[in-house]
Order: sequence, then structure tokens, then C-alpha cells
Amino acid sequence: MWATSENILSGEIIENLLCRADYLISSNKGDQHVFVDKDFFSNNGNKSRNLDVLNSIHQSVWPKISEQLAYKEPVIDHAVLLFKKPGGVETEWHQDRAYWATRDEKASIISVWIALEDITEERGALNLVKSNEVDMPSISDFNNGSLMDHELIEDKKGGFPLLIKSELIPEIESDVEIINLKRGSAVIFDSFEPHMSRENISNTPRLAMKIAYSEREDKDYFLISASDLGTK
Ligand SMILES: O=C(O)CCC(=O)C(=O)O
Ligand SMILES: [Fe+2]
Repeated sequence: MWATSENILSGEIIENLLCRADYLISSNKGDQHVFVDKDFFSNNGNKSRNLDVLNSIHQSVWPKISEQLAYKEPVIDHAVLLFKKPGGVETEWHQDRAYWATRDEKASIISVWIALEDITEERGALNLVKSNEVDMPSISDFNNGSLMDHELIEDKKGGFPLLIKSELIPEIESDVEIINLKRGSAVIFDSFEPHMSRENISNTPRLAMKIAYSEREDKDYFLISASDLGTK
């Protein structure tokens, strides 16, 4: 399931973030996958990075979703920049649940995928299943879906080796929505939402990011708890 939320981040926060990430945007390193500098946001004692920017992002995003999500102890599960360089390859159909089943036993992770510029299909917009769209109040029903069969395909350039089985793709592709997003707007989706994005055929990097929330429970792997973030 998924929903969109317009103007979730202000221009000022985006400017600040892109300024910090400028070394990645202007780098000539042609990563073909979307994960650039996986530790851009990190919480590692005196090597913590960019938690002040993450806090400003969290303070904007959280009020828009927290009432619907009944987390007892919310944590930022992870937060990453998703820059797809020109020529960055297609990210093929998958459900994130296939990757997270063991570390998020009760399926609580939700992802907020934020456009840091206007994003259209030829720049690598996300594709989701059209009939899975809900309005924002209904995100309280998130994470009740089921996991489709995935197959492990090694050597995938797109960085996602676990992909929905090819025989299931035609049905998904008969019901697709391409999510063209304006700068500062977001799509919020649960761990069961099938998604993909095409190659970036434009000549500048596609600028997006993701902040993912989850229930703390007895997890030993998450970025930072929502309550600690404001104090860093
Ligand atoms: O940003 C993209 O194009 C895909 C990213 C993705 O699948 C994910 O972060 O789970
Ligand atoms: Fe994904």
C-alpha cells in the first residue's frame, strides 16, 4: 500500500541537504545503483554524520504520519540518499519485505521516499501498483500485505538481487502507476508494496532520499530512535 504527501519538505531543508551532499552530486563516479555513500546519515559515536539535517527532515515528516502509525517506540530504521546517476540502471520489481523479513519480524517498516527535485519517469521515478494507493489516513492499515515469491539473481547491477519472480511481473505491470513527484513531495509505502524504477536516461543525477521508520521492539539494528534524534 502507498500514499502520497505533497510538500513534506521545505525548500530550505532540501537546499541544506543538497549542499551537504554536493560532493556526491558533482562526483564523476558513475555508480550504477541508487545507494551513494550509505553512511551519509550515521549514528556512530563521534563519527556520527548529518544527524542535524536528518533531525530537520524528521521534524517535518513525522507530524504528517505519526498519528496514523501506532508505533510504541518509533525508530528511524534507516535513512539513505537515493541518487541515481545518469545511466544508473533500472531497479527491478521487488518488495522490501523480502530483504527485511528477519530483522523486522512483525513487519513494521514504512518508507518515506522524498523527491529532492522534480522527478519524472525518464529520471527514474518510482513505479508502484496503482490499485494499492490509499489516502493518508489509511496508512494505519499499512504492513498487512503478503510477500510474493522472489528469486535471488546474483550480479544484478541495480543493487537489488532479490526480485519478484519473472512470471508474476506481467500482472503487476498491468496495474502500474508512475509516481511523478514535485520537489519536496513524498510517496509513503509499506514493506509489501511492489516497486521499481527505470534507468535514469537524463544527463543529471536523480535526487531523492528515503527515511524509513519502524517499531523498536527488540531490534539491535536501527539508525536512531526518534526520541534520541532531537537531542543529538
Ligand atoms: O530509489 C529507487 O529507485 C528504488 C529504491 C528502493 O527500491 C528502495 O530504497 O527500497
Ligand atoms: Fe525497495
